[in-house]
Amino acid sequence: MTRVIHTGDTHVGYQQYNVPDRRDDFLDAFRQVVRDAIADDADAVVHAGDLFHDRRPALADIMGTLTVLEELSEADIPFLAVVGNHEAKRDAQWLDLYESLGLATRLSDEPTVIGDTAFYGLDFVPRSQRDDLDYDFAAHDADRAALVTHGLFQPFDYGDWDADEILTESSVEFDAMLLGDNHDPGKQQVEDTWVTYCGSTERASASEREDRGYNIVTFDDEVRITRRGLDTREYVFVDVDLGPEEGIERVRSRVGQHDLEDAVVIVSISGDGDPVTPASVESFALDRGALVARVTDHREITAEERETEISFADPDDAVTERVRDLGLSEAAHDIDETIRASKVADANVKDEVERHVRELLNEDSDAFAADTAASDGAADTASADEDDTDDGEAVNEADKTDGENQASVEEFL
Ligand SMILES: [Mn+2]
Repeated sequence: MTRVIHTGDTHVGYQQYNVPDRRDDFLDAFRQVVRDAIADDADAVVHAGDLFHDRRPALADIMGTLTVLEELSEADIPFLAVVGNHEAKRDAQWLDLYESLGLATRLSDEPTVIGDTAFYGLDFVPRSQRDDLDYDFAAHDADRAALVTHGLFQPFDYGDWDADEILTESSVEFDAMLLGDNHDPGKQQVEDTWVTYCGSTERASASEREDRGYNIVTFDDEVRITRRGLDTREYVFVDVDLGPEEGIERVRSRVGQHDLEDAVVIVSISGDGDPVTPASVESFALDRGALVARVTDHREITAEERETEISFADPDDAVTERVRDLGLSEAAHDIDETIRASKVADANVKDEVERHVRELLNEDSDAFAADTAASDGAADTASADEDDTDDGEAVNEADKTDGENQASVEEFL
């Protein structure tokens, strides 16, 4: 029997709402998972991708994660992982750094056997490159086998990658597919194989309303999947449907019914009634101890505007989604991160961008190739994760001259 914790989408380094406490929350949730694994004496922690929120985590995030992995290692519990879409880099992966320190195993098409179960890994693959995959895995002689991978899979209805196709074409017979990418947990069976998402460990978006947790997967005569919850940041969701002549007082009274201390408060207003200034609701919540408050007034949006609806609860998500639709090159994504993410002080952004562009043009002549894969669009479920690192390699033109690259840089800037 082999019993593992299946987690993923930990998004360490995500400074959600630009609040440093939220950044800490994501690391804390990952630490909780690891400590549960130690307390339970699990046979391994299996991570299905998106350990980090983006491909350029800050040193503090890298160190924090290192400390957590060291705890696990000291307890002699292996950490098996694949690379997700958020953190994927062009060359070496952060996971390789931890592997080189003996703190992680990057799962691959070769089996990693824990107890009597063989674990294999398949990193996130952009949609445009999936046709080239042959799902050729090396043989094993364990009793059971599991594939750990990252993406949005059918038979879940948001899927754009067919689990059945992988299971049919694979050279190894899998008893389970342990998945990351979709932040909502779920499990389904494809023929005799369990296909399961563990869900994110902290809410990476206000659409993730359900409590967070992870899977415990036992490989025995059969495969059993159970869930355990995590003690994460308190979220208070208040949906107010205003009647005629109702307004701010009604909203305040509804919000005031909750304990808001240190909570992220997400208020959603619909119906009729008077105009409500989001800032007045937000300051009401902050005065009562909320860590963050965000208000979305659905009444302000006309049918025409609805097509490009921006959720005020998650402006970062809205921008991320729009940026993805632009089909930028990976270099442009990097620059966008430098400009929008808060890791670089405003005063240094210009210098940092200039330095970065220079470096890219010197070292990587196709860095600015546009990403046409992005125009495929991603699954449109609210909780589906953005595949915003679909990279431009599929459309690289190797013979692009520096002059042409320069032109596209100017266009972008
Ligand atoms: Mn994710």
